[in-house]
Order: sequence, then structure tokens, then C-alpha cells
Amino acid sequence: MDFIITDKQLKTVKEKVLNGVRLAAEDGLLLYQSNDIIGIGHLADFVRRKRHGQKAFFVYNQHLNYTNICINHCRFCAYSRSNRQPGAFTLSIDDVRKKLLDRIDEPITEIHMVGGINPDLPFTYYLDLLKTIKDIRPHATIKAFTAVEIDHLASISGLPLEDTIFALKDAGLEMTPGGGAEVLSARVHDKLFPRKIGHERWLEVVKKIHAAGITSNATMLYGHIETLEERVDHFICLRSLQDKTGGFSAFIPLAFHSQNTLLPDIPQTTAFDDLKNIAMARLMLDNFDHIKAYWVMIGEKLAQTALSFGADDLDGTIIEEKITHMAGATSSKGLTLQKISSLIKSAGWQPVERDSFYNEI
Ligand code: V47
Ligand code: SF4
Repeated sequence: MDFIITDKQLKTVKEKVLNGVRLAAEDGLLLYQSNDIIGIGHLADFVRRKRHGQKAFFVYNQHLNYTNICINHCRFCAYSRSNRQPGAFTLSIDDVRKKLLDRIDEPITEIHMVGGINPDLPFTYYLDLLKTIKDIRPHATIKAFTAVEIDHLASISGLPLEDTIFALKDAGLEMTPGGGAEVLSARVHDKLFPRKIGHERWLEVVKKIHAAGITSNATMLYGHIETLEERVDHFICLRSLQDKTGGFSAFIPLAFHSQNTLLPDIPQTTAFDDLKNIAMARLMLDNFDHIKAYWVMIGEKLAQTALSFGADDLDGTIIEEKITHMAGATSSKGLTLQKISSLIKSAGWQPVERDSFYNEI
């Protein structure tokens, strides 16, 4: 295979990738330090095509944010409010029912639901949320609650973590989204989100989620104070857990948006860095099936380009995105299936609508 790799430093990494040899932390660092974005993209595209050929996936999904009240006050978050602050909200079960019924004629296959850590909501509220969604949309998969929320639910359910997860599963939970890990580093945790669970607990909770037979995604919030070494460590941590559980489905790099956060001076990530993180994920996470280019964060145009840099999934229709838009995202709040499909097709890929578990629809 002839690749255009101009950075001579990447010779060994290239050989490893072509021969299917796992990359070490040092390789990850070399790649991150290189400016050969085309060469890195080529390598990631090689791996992506071996797994998925021409296919590029998307899902018909609806996002629901049940509350923005949160006691964690992460410095990078523009979405959360304390309970008496203007703009604070909590959806009642009836509000959720209404939001679902408003879209009932659409063939939505996934409900993606996350919220803040709201101390006023009892465990029964969460069970009711899940049961209501299942009742209204019995055929949609509920992908809800990050490991941070599940840890909180275990603290209010009066049950051990394992039993809390099984209670949620019985009520309809089928998958969990990737958020909450941010960067798996004690240094970044202490500086940016000290009240939220740390990386060891995050990994422990995810391990239990996988042990209960629930698949999850993983994310990395990049473009703030993290170092390249910390990004590489994040990949290695996720890769090791995946070796043990096999429970991760997709990885999603999340580009930090600083508007309305406590870090307003941090500039927007560059297209160069966005594409590099997609490619790095594809190259380092050799045991993850899917790498998502989340168009909400990086925009439709760059997400489309990311399909040639290792991504095989554009996420979905979403319908109403709040978390990133409150932090200044300028992308649409939702996309139609036709729009996603044409983004994929016009970049030369084969659009494939999928369900939450990547079964083709
Ligand atoms: O954990 C918060 C991030 C995450 C900001 O699993 C921010 O399919 C950028 O987990 N700028 C939640 N990011 C979103 C999430 C997710 C999104 C899409 C798909 C999936 C999936 C999961 O949003 C949080 C945090 O890392 N976030 N604030 C911000 N200002
Ligand atoms: Fe709360 Fe999540 Fe925002 Fe942190 S990122 S403040 S946990 S809503």
C-alpha cells in the first residue's frame, strides 16, 4: 500500500498500522506531535476502510435533556444551573411525554437522554422517565445516563451500584452515552471538574454497566487544558477497559466550546485538531468498532470531511441539542435524515441508517 506520509518520524508507526500491530503510547505521542495531517489521515482511513469499507452510519435519534440543575459546576459546562438560577429547568414526566408525542410520527429509533446531577429528584423519577419513554416508544432504544449520573443514582437508590443498574435496565435502559469521563486524568479533574467523580470511579462504574450487559460509548472532551500525553493516556485507559469488557461501541471526540463557561478565553478548536483527534481515535482505539464525528460539535462540513480521516458515523438527527449550543456551537440544532444522507453520499460514502447497536435499517 502506497501512502503519502511526509513525516519521516512516522515510518515505524506506519509499518505498525499496515501490519495491524497495536500502537503504544509513544506512537500516539509521535502522531499527535506530527503536523502530517494528510499522512495521519491516510493511516486512519486505511484502518477505517478495513473495518467498514464504504459504509458511513447515522441514526434517527431524539435528544432529551431532563434537567440542567447540577451540583457539580464543571468549569467547562455552559449547560448547568443551580436550582434557583434563571434558566434552571427540570422536565416533569408529563413534559417528557409531550416532547415524545410531538414527534411520534417520525421513525425515531433511539432516545438519547442525559441531564445534570439534580439533588431534588428521587430515584423513582428516573425509573418513571425510562418507563414512560418505553411506553410511548416501545421500539426505540433508550440510551441514557452517563456513568456520572449512574454513580449519583446509586447514591440515592438505596441499592448497591450493580442493583441500581439492574433496576434501570428493568425499567428500559438499554445503552449508556459516553459523556462524563472528559479526560481521564487526575490533574485535569482537579482543575476543571473536581466535584464530579474522578477517572477511577468512572472506569469502575462503566465496568459494572458492561457487566450488566449494557453497551456504552466513550468520549473525550479536548481543546481546553489537557496535554497531548493526557489525551494518549485517555485512549490507553479506554482501550485497556475495552480489552477486559468489550462493552464499548463507539468513541466520540468532543471539541470544547468555551462560550458562557468559566473558561471563556480558551479559543475554539481548529479544524486541524478536530480531524487529528478523529484520526488518533481510529488509530489508538483498535478495539473500538466505531468512531463518531459528532457534527454538533465540529459542524456538518467538517464532520463530513472526518469520514475520510477515520470516522465511520455521523451520529444522528438529534432534533434539539442543548449542551453544546449553550456553549456557543454554531451548527444546526438538528438535521434531517435526507441532509445527513446527502452529506455522506456527496463525500463518496455509502449512507447506512443504523439502530443504536449498528444493525442496519
Ligand atoms: O460529558 C459539556 C460535554 C458531554 C461542553 O454517547 C461539552 O453517543 C463541549 O456525552 N463544550 C455530554 N462539550 C455529551 C455526550 C455525548 C454527545 C454525543 C453523543 C454521545 C454518545 C454522547 O458533553 C459531557 C461533556 O464532555 N460537554 N460541556 C462544552 N462546553
Ligand atoms: Fe453537571 Fe454534566 Fe455540566 Fe458537569 S458537565 S456541570 S456534571 S451537567
